[in-house]
Amino acid sequence: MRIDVVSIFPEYLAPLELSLIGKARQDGILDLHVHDLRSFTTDRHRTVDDTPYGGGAGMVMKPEPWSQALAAVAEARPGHRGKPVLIVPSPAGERFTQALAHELAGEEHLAFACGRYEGIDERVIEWAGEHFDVRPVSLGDYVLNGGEVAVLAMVEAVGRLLPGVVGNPESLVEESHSDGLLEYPVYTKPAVWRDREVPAVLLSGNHGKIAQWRRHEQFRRTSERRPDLLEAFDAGKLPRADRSALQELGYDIVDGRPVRRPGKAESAG
Ligand code: JEB
Repeated sequence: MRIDVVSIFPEYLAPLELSLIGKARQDGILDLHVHDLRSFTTDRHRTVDDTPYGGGAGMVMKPEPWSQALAAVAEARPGHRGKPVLIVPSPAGERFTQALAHELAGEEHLAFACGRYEGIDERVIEWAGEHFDVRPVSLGDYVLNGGEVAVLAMVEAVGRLLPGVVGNPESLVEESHSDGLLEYPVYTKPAVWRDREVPAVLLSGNHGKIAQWRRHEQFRRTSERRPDLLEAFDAGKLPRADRSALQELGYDIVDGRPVRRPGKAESAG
C-alpha cells in the first residue's frame, strides 16, 4: 500500500518510522511518503494561511498550496489504477471506526491532508474530488489542534491490518470491536502481586471454563463501560452460555438485541 501525508509539520509524523509501522515500511509492505505543505508555496514567506471570509476567529488554510500538493500526490503513483482515497481529518467528518480501517486497508493508495488553524478552504475539498475519492473523517468527538494526531492513529489502525504487519493474524480477530464486544481482562506472572491474585479459573487448566469466564467478562465490561455497544450487539443466535451470561448481567434478549431488564439498581464493582 502507498500512503501520502501532507502537513505543515512533517516531523509530527516521525513516529511512523517506529515499531510495527516502521517495520512494515522496511519490509516494503507500506510505502509511506510525508510531504511538507510549505514546499508547495511560491511566496517569500511560504504562507499557508489567511483570514476567514465572513470574519471570525483564527485563520484558514489557503487553497493554492493545497491544490499544488494534492495534484503532485495524485500524479506520483507508479502503477496504480483508479482514484486514490483522500482522507481529510476534520472534527466535522464521519467517525473513524474499525470498519472504516478495514475498508481503507483494502485500498492501493491512501492520501491524508492534515489541516491546522480553523481548517482548509472548503473549495479544496470540493476540487480534490476530481482526483480522489474524498472522505472527511473524525477521530472522535473532541477537539484537536490539527489533523496530524488523527493521521497517526488512522495510519496505525490501517497499517496493522495489512497482510504481514501483525505477526499472528489470530490476534487481529480476537480483539476489541471485531465482534462488537470489549476485550476480556488479561494477566501475567506473578500469580500474586501486591496481595492481588490472578482469577483462579485462569490457573485451572480447564480451557472450556476459561473461555466461558472470558466471554462473561467481555459482556460484563461492555455492559458497564459501553452499554451503547451491548445494545447494538447481535444476540440473535447466541450459544446458551452467552444467553445466560447476559441474563445474569440483567439483560433480556428482545428481537435479537440485549435489552436492560427493569428492576434492582446497579450493584457496585
Ligand atoms: C482535525 C483540526 C480545529 C474546529 C476546531 C478545531 C484541522 N477528532 C478530531 N477533533 N479535531 C480534529 C479531529 C480529527 N480528525 C481536527 C483536523 C483539523 C481538528 N483543526 C483544528 C478545526 N475546527 C484543524
